[in-house]
This record gives sequence, structure tokens and C-alpha cells, in this order.
Amino acid sequence: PTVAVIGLGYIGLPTAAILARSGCQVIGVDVSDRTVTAVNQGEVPFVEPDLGTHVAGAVAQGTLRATKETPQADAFIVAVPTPFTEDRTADLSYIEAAARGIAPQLRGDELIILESTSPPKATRHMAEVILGLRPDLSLDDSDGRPVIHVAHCPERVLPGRVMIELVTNDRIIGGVTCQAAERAQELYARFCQGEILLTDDVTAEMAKLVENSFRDVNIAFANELSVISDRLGIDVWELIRLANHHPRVNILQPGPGVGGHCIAVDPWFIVDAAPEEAKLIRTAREVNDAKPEWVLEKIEKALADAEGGAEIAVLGLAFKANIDDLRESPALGIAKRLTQLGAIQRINIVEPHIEQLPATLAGDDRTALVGLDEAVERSSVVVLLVDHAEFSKISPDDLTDKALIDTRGALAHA
Ligand code: SAJ
Repeated sequence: PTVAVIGLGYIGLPTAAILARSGCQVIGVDVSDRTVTAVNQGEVPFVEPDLGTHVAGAVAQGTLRATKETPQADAFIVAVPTPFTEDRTADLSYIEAAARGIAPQLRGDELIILESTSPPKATRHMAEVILGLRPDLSLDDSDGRPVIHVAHCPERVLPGRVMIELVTNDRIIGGVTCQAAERAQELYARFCQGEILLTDDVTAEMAKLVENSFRDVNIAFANELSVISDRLGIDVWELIRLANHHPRVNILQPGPGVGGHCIAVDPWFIVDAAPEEAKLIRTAREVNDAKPEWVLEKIEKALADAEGGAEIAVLGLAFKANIDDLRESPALGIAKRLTQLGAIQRINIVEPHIEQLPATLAGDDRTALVGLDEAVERSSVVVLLVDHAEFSKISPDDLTDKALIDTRGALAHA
């Protein structure tokens, strides 16, 4: 079959490449000239292990090419961004644009799959945009008009492991009709070795959002415990370790807040869809979003105690351990806020996974990206924001006479 993949980003391009390797004729569609040119040269415009080999191989064999115009195809996979807006809703304009591109190419009997993480009912919305332009088509064969088969198939791959997880992960497919789900299953079975689970479109949309909300709510519980424990003067890490000995208790780890592009965003799509009912999910978001501010108050207090222009060590900027990704990172947010405090003489930042500070921090002449030993030695206040493996080298002796704020419990032994 011929498959058009709309959106050649972190999800679309790997999916296009793997479909091309499975024997489909794949046409990738992207608005960016740079992406289209790169793909047609067999190159990948971002970093993802193994993807380059797949893309280069498929382009060389003639099974994958890229273009800016949506072509005719037997199946369309939409993998465009659904950005999070200021008012905490999802911006569906990229999905709508993809739908407007697909509509004129349809002849009937095509499969159209939405892969983008989407708020509930976005798949139906995409179908309505298409049918609005093509009233000659229908979603089911009840009245004799030619049919289009519309389904949602959320991606759940972990960046860095995409080419593996695309093949091995189980896949949820939600059809607007049963026939659409079955048609999508046939396509994904070409490369997916995991279980393929069929449901309706809205349940599939919710499944993806609920997975990330589950994690967010559980992290919020841990974060709230850390604030309560601080008030009570007890060690939250010991508390959680002990409670987790219970066979049915498994509390996650507190931190300086929740970062990344998914867990801090997806729950808001549920809150937006059911604002009255999604009380716990909303509160969890608020608890996690408030955590960086609480950490800042702790730091300010430690700085006040340290007296007279102290130096501070900031350990970690990434959004989680052992990665270089600073986007949506609570640690980065905290570091930025520190540059606005007057009482600090120098901010010694340690982030082993980057070569230079991001512009927002480099602009302040009190910030410096330094090695771990230097940062700890110079500073009277040490703040650990990310539990990078390297930081476990710090010993209690290194911290004598220093104020330590360990937001991850990584130096619990110190
Ligand atoms: N965090 C804590 N305490 C914990 C666990 C995590 O504070 O006990 C923080 C991390 O430090 C980080 C944030 O939560 O700031 C999110 O990290 P994560 O490792 O939980 O998740 P992500 O954002 O890297 O990837 C998630 C994954 N979803 C789930 O685990 C349910 C991944 O499988 C999804 O593919 C991805 O979101 C996505 O694209 O939706």
C-alpha cells in the first residue's frame, strides 16, 4: 500500500521509515523545506539512534520520499504537534491543517490515522473537518456514500529508544468505527510486534492522557509528602522507603517539580475536557507546578542564613536524571530565578551533559558552568536539582559547614 505520513518529526519520521522498511510505499509530508530536503537526501534533521540508517536505506531503495504537498494514498498517518496553549488547552490547528490537506486527495476507502497526543474527541474533530470539505464521503457505509476509515493510534515511545519501542511496545488503536480499527490494525501489524489492542477513538485518546496523568498524580503525592515531612521535621526519603515495604504501597520519588513535554501537559487536556470532574488531576498538576517555588523559598532561607554574598552550587539543569534535555525543566526554571536574587555572589552550575549554559543563564555574569568539585568547594549553599549519576560521588566530608538542599534525596547518605 501507499502511506502518506503527515509531519516528519520525532514520531512521524521514525514511523515513515519503519513502514517503508515493511514494504509500504511511503511519502512523508512536512511544511519545512529543511526537513523535506534532508529526508530526500537520506538524512535525519534531529538526533535519534538508528533512525538515520533506516531513513537512508528506505530513501536509497525508493520506498521513502518527502514532499510539501499531501499526495493521494491508501492510508494517511497524521503525526503533527498539538501544542499546549497559554489557557491550558490543546492547539488543534496543525491537525486541522493536515485534515484540509488530506481532504481533496480522498477517493473513498482510505484509512486516516491520528497519532498526535490529543485531547478527547480530537480524532472526531479531524474527521469532521475532512467531511466538512468532502460531504460526498461518510464515516460508515450506512447510506451508500464512499467511506473513509478514521482511527486514533497514540504513540508512547521513549525518545532515544524510538526505533526499538516502535516495534516492541503494545499499541492501542481506537476506531471511529470497528472497521476503521481493524484496518489500522492491519497496517500497524506490518511492523509492531507488541500486542495491538482495539477500542474506540475517545478511549484511545484518553488512554494516552491517563497513562501520563497516573504518573503525574503519583509524583504529586510524593511531592506533597516532602512538603509535609519538612513541616514535621522528618526525612521524607526514609518515610517513603519504609512505607514502600508494605506489599501494596509503591510511592514515587519527590523532586523539584515535574518536567518534560508530556507529563506536565497531558493532564491539562483531561482537565480541559471535564473541568468540574477532574479535581484530583488538576490538583496534582498544581501541586507539582508549585514545587519549584517551594524549593526557591528553601534556597532563599539558606542564603539568608549564610550571610553576606554567598556562592551557590546548582547541581543539574536537565528535566530528569542522566539526559541532556533542558526543555520544560524545573531545574532550569529554578536556576533562572536564582539569577534574579540579589544576595548571591556567584552561581556555580554543574550540568555534565551540556557544553555551555543556555542563553537565559549565560546572560548573567554571576553564572558559570563548572565542574562538580569546583562548584561544591566554592559554595556555602549546595542545591541538588537532578539526580545525575555523577553527583553520587559527593561525600559528607565535601559538605561540612555547607547548607545542603537535596531536592531528589540523591545525597541522603551525605
Ligand atoms: N519524576 C519525579 N519523580 C519520579 C518520577 C519522575 O519527580 O518518581 C519527574 C522527572 O524527574 C521528570 C518528570 O517527572 O521531571 C517526567 O519524567 P518521567 O521519566 O516520568 O517521564 P517522561 O516525560 O520522560 O516520559 C513519559 C513516559 N510516560 C510514562 O511513564 C507513563 C513515556 O513512556 C511516554 O512515552 C512519554 O511520557 C510521552 O511521550 O508521553
